[in-house]
Amino acid sequence: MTNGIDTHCPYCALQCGMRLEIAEPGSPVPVIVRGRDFPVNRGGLCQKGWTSAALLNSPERLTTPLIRRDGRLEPASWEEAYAEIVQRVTAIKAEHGADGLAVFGGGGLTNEKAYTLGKFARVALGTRYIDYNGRFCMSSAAAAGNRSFGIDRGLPFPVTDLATAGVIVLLGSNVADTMPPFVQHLAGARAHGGLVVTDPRRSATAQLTENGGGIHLQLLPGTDLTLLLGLTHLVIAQQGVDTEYVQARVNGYPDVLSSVAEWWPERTEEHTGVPASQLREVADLLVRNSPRAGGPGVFLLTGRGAEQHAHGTDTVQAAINLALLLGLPGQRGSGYGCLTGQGNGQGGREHGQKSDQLPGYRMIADPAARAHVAAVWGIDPDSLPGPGVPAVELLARLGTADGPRGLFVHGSNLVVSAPNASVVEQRLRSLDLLVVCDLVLSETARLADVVLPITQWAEEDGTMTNLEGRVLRRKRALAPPEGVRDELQVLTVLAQLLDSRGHFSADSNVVFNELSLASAGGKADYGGIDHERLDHEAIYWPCPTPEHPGTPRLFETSFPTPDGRATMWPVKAVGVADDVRPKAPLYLITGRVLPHYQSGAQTRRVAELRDAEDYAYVQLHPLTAQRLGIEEGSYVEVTSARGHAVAPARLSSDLRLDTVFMPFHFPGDQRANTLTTDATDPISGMPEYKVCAVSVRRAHGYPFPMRSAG
Ligand SMILES: Nc1nc2c(c(=O)[nH]1)N[C@H]1C(S)=C(S)[C@@H](COP(=O)(O)OP(=O)(O)OC[C@H]3O[C@@H](n4cnc5c(=O)[nH]c(N)nc54)[C@H](O)[C@@H]3O)O[C@H]1N2
Ligand SMILES: Nc1nc2c(c(=O)[nH]1)N[C@H]1C(S)=C(S)[C@@H](COP(=O)(O)OP(=O)(O)OC[C@H]3O[C@@H](n4cnc5c(=O)[nH]c(N)nc54)[C@H](O)[C@@H]3O)O[C@H]1N2
Ligand code: SF4
Ligand SMILES: [Mo]
Repeated sequence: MTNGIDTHCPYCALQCGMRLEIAEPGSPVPVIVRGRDFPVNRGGLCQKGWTSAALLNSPERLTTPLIRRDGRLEPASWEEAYAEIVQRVTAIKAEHGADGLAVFGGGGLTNEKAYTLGKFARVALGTRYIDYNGRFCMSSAAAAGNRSFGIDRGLPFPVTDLATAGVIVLLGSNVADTMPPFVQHLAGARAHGGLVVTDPRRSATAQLTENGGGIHLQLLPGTDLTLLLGLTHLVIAQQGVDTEYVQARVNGYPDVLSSVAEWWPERTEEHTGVPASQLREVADLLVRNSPRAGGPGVFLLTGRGAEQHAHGTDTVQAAINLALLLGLPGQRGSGYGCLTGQGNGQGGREHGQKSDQLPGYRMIADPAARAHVAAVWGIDPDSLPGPGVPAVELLARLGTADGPRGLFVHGSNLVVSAPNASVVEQRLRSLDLLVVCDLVLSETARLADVVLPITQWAEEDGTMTNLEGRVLRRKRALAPPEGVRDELQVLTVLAQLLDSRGHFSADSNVVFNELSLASAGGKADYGGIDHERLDHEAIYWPCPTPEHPGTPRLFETSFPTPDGRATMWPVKAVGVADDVRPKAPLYLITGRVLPHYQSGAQTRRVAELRDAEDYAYVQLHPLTAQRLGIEEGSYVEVTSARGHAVAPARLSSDLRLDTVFMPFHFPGDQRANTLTTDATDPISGMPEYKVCAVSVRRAHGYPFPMRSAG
């Protein structure tokens, strides 16, 4: 191969275009990664993308199955590993029925794997218990999108549309660290002074608003919903409502109108900490730049900072209400969108990993959906299980008297990333069977009874759907090391050994064609897409027929709802689930740092990324630190009602005085998720990762002076 292979990054939902060239013999990495000109990144990559090849030949990579014997994980053959799983699955099924088993998937899996995993759970295992880590990530935005627009596609427009906007509001998103090449799409709004960022922290993205770029609203954690109600109040007061648009395209306006009456600016300031003058400034920007005023356009975008709350769905709803009132969705150069997170966070939620869904975004409780999918799968619709339960509830049921006794984990490192993680760890330990399929011995894999080593992105074929709803080809550039197997093959062999009904295939092309049939006619319609088309062009779904060009922009003429109109829903401001009190007087907020991805299972194993950031830290304001007797670098203990974590202090005036920040990428004592609450959103099931109440003090028994955290 001389010119290399065009593919996409293994990590986040931006899915930057890459070109992989086979390296010279003796090179430290098997492929050379080059940035490729694809619209989302235009050749740029972040540090994680540039270093993504390092894990392909890392000594930390798993190359043989492991089975727990006498308490220890020991190397085994594939035949032994499969036999162990089949024997134990059969025993659990005999004693507890099919719902004695459960599956936990991931938003990093290709569409083909996500689809096969959902089918494996419902058909081969026969269980209703399947859910995935997208519940931690996308579920609140998905729920609000479905209820207002009748569809859930993170961005209903290409990211390149952002270029012409006068105003872009980023609600709780830190793209400068989480999707660095995305920052180029903010240039136009920054040049207009129109970038607005809500974040309790002066994040790298909040800093982009400085020097005339826009406005940083440094709100109290958990108050985005209130802030949005206050902005809606002001837009209405300033006659900014696009009444023509609302009359023609939107239901529910009168209820929203009355629901925001009480949120005048000074009251909003009292609840959010954002000065009324700033609120007025932002409302003015929104109104002036809106299409109705003949402005260059406005986008409202939400990230996890606004969504990962026990009222995340209502927060996104408030953003959608504001967008609809300004007349943004469906107008060229304006809109509302959610910035999807994981590599296949979008596709991962469309093909049947969600507890209540079948492929194509069909609902599992809907008889017509069951009949359609059962026909594609060659099974009796009555044999399909009903809806399961969302991730947090599923994890809480593991190993309990009437909960699942066996769990398959494909693409998540729950021990580090699940909320209230000590309890999750206990639940995992209480299982009769834990099977983990992974590339590395993650913290979760360490607890497994059987570990199955699989291929990585550059060694596999398939498709991903990026944050724009654009379906892309992931292409195989090199052969996997001996000993590892393709995950589709693993699921196919297991299904066969379990005497499953239906047909499973290890060929990603065959799987995609079946997925396309299963999704046809559904909301996320991939019916007209196949691998060959994707080899030439990435296609936006819905794409119902081979002749259809795909749909870069949704909502241009109508919304996919029964009456073609979007619906606003009035929402109420609600406090955080675990609020500050004398014993826990500070807010802990959590999030990401540039060099690490998620639970860190992959990026903590890449030397360059580990060198960039090898430890968790607790970021706090110098005045807060002074009051608590904490110095730069001193180890601090952060305690919540659930437990404590320890990490070195980093003093920074980027924080509010009442708030501390921890990244969640680290395990053990440094694990932020020991502290987080598992309170969830009543509609989406998303946990409140972003805020809980803590106390902070100097840690005793840790060395001092400390080495720096970097
Ligand atoms: N480097 C890196 N990039 C990633 C990932 C990664 O792990 N590492 N993961 C990918 C995935 S799966 C996702 S979901 C995305 C996430 O992308 P983002 O949503 O950008 O990331 P987070 O850091 O989780 O949260 C964003 C910001 O929310 C702020 N925040 C905390 N509490 C609140 C609050 O109450 N209100 C508001 N407004 N803000 C708050 C935090 O200070 C943080 O700066 O990133 C993707 N890209
Ligand atoms: N406190 C706090 N906690 C959070 C968040 C937060 O903001 N704050 N964010 C949440 C969010 S948005 C997310 S998305 C989650 C993510 O957290 P996790 O669900 O833990 O996601 P990853 O760390 O990406 O875990 C993926 C695992 O699968 C492996 N893997 C990679 N590719 C594949 C594959 O193709 N197949 C299989 N079988 N395995 C693979 C990796 O090696 C890794 O061990 O974390 C959540 N946790
Ligand atoms: S921004 Fe996301 S997709 Fe792009 S290189 Fe970085 S991790 Fe990869
Ligand atoms: Mo995520």
